[in-house]
Amino acid sequence: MQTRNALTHVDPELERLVQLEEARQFYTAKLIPSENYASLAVLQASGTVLTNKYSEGYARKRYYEGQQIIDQIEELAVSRAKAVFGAEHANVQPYSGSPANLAVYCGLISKTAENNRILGLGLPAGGHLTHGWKVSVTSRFFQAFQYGVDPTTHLLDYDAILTQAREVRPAVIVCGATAYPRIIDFARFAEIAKEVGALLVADMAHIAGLVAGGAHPSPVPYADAVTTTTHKTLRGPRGGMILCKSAHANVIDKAVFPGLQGGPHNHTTAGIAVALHEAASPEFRSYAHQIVANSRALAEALMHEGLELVTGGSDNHLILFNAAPLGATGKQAASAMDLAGLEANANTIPFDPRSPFDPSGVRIGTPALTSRGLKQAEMASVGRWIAQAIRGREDPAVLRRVAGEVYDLMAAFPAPGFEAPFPARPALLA
Ligand code: DSN
Repeated sequence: MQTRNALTHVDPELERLVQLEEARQFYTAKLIPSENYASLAVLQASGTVLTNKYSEGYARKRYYEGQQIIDQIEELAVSRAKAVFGAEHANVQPYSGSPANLAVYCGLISKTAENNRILGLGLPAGGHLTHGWKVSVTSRFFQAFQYGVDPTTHLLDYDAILTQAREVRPAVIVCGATAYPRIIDFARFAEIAKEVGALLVADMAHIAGLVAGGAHPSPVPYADAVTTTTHKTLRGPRGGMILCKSAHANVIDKAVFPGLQGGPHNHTTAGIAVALHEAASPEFRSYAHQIVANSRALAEALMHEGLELVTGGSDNHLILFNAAPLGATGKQAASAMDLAGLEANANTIPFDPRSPFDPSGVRIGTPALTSRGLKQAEMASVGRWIAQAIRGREDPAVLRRVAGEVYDLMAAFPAPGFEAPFPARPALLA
């Protein structure tokens, strides 16, 4: 479809902004661990006339006519999700990860239940807002309690979580994280949940691609329900999914629709189906393992530069470092990196003395760079540039020089989703 051509004619102003963002994405080293590059096939499936159709309900049980093809698309996405993750049931309609989490809590915790307590990982320790953090509606609709990480090792302390779970007696325990650089022991979480009579929800949004590719243990055999976004390590469109045991399928489906959402985004469902097809390939398995190998190599490079890594390393896709040893706050460090073409986000570190808006840490990851084909050798350069950008944050010449080197490397590893002719190289800092 000539979508770009149409945009040029209809809305050149918007077209120009898209082109600028394309150039930015193409030449920047995308280090935000929750971002990635979707393939051209995923982008094409997501940009189709499927956006024109309303489909409230589920396949074969819709409220609108004309679902002959949409039903097949949703069924394809559902069957691929079940196959890739070995799940008993899949719902591919959540608009993203936050609605997926809310739907799961609503589905698993009956509105008449006396026990509506959820126990999740606190935001400063690496949990997500929707794991019951105080500013999230998940802590208004449910009585939310939070566990943390060990004060010394910054690792999950499963004995401490068990002790807290015995005190709280939650209806639901939530495991999973947005800023935890180590393997999560889902089997252990299942034991804890069983011991206190709770249901287990695993949010695998960050690691779904690693799970699909066998580079991180799967929560699916252990959790009553597993939620995920589809656009992080899984490399699909922006969307969400819920995988669950058959016993919970009905309440969870009803919580998604009609409980929380209206019509599913069918163009996104199509993109998810394509991403799951790609995730089932042998190449994706190699990709998932390379993400971890790259993360370990980048962690080594950063430690070599004197940076202090939370937990002292990484065994997934993500690294969290304290910028203080380089004399910077997290925000100063991330801003300097951004000027040098290294895109990251400032992030709290466990027991952070600073505010969440300008915390001590920076969160980076390797999923997107690995999608471009970078390997361990390039990670050594990236680690060096990160340190140089933070150290040289007051010196435009340093930032300009690093950005130039980053752009050169990115030009040599074209991003998926981009076709030649590639975007023109953006200007460096003045
Ligand atoms: N915003 C996501 C992240 O960056 O981790 C979580 O939803």
